[in-house]
Amino acid sequence: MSTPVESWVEESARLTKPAKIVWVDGSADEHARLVDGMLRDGTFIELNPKTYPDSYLHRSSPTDVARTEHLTYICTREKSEAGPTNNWMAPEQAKDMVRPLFDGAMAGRTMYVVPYILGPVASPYCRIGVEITDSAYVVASMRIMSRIGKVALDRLGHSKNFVPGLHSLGDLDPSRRFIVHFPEEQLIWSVGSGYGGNALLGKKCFALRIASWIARQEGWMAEHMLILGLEDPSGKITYMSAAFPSACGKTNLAMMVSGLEDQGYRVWTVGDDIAWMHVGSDGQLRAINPEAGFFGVAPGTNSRTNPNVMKALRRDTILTNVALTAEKEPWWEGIDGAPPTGLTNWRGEPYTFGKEPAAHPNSRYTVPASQVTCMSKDWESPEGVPISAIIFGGRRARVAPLVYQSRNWQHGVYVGATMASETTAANTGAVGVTRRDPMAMLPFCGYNMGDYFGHWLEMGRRVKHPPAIFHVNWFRRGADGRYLWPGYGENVRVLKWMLDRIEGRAAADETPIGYVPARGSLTLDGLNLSKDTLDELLRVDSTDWANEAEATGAFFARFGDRLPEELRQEQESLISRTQKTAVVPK
Ligand code: OXD
Ligand code: MN
Repeated sequence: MSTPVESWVEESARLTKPAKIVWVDGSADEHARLVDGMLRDGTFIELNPKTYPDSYLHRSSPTDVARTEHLTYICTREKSEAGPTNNWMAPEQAKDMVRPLFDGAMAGRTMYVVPYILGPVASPYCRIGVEITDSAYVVASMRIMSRIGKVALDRLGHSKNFVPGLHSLGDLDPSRRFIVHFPEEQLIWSVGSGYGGNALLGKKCFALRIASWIARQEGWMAEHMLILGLEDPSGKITYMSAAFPSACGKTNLAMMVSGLEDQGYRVWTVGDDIAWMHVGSDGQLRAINPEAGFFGVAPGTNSRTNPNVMKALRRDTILTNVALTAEKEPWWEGIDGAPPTGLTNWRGEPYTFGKEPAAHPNSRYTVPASQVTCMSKDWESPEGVPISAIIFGGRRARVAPLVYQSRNWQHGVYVGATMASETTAANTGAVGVTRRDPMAMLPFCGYNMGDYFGHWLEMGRRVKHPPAIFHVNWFRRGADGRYLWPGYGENVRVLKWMLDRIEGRAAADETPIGYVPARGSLTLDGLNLSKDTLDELLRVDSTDWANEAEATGAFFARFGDRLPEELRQEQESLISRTQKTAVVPK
């Protein structure tokens, strides 16, 4: 008698017709064999074994370099369940359309069956997925990003309690690329892409889209959030989670070397991209990181912006679409040191410095968490870490101040629901356009976002002491276009202000959008920030926010009667507050 997972593998093999089926066990020998094969067929290029041992460069197809949201679907029986922000197809229609693309797709190829666990193995909150893929690169990446192989299969046994994900590279033609999710049957199909969030099905597809659906039903939260611990001078660690749209510095923030280390403030990493948060037996909101590695954006990463990851990626790392030096070392825009000569660009062509970047703007490193020295001692804690603050943020050249605190949970949900950011290269499409991205979940929410807002409100009622909710913007620019805030390690000063707020030490001024730091409450010593710059960083302009309210009103209108009444009230409250006065807190 076949187990449920065996039956699904047999059924998938009948459809995709692979030459061979390999059940991935996750062992070191198996990994070595896979790497050998990839070096032989050109999927991997070995990096300098002296300076980057056991590390490899992978070049994806030039038309397959980012997530493709326009080809990503949520397939529920009712269109209204997917909501106005997701692409939708009826499940049968999606299957009829995509099944032919899988038919014979693995002919002559190996089918890998990758059982994996999301979350710490000992956690009651972990989940099992099984990805079938014909990409050895996906297997090697899943090995870093989750706990794969025997550990997952042993845990699954004869159970049917796993999320199946069928993936094939297909012919990599974008016109035959689809990433389709069936939340009602907890199934993922992905064809035509070998890249990141389209192909590593444990990440965005399961840990966010399918998990957010499950989480609503079961009363927990699957969020696009980093998790960090801020240690204070007494050694006490306060955990915070933060949602920012893709490529807004989540990884750098999560792994930050604190600018206030000499005052006893340090940052510890729990996760950089996804948080699963449950109400613990103590009534607190507790977060686990479902992942086991980091799939971070390389450009801009250097020993100032993220020294911890720069150290970690010196071995056992996969680099994707970065440039290569003559010494076979990875290179990207913004890495340390002078630009070298003899560079090969991400497409594998000789490179001369010019208009085009040498590394793709969405090039990535994939590195195991176990190699990162700033991981929190509790990062694999089975019950998760208790969350005291939730931070929302975006990339806004104007409008949003450096930091503000919401008045309460309900107002905080409004702050998250109205988040906006200028787009980056993590998705295919225009860069630098302001888009609404509630809770940074726009591309990742597996159901109607109106209901998702309702679920957030409901969670606030279920948690004994709901975390304080803040909003940050590291990216505000002055009239001359320059960033006003130094960012990176200095962001700890803003985290410290949050901690001081939570513990009742920091003063704040009330504005129409919430509380901003009162003068003197931010620790700014050593920064050399002029009073004018600070004024501009914290300025809340009523006209800007009245315009903002208009834009969010139009966004909210898309949800019709699925928008919770509480958010309508918050919207009205912002409008009436902005009509009163322009506020420059002093
Ligand atoms: C990611 C993303 O890759 O959000 O994490 O796009
Ligand atoms: Mn992300």
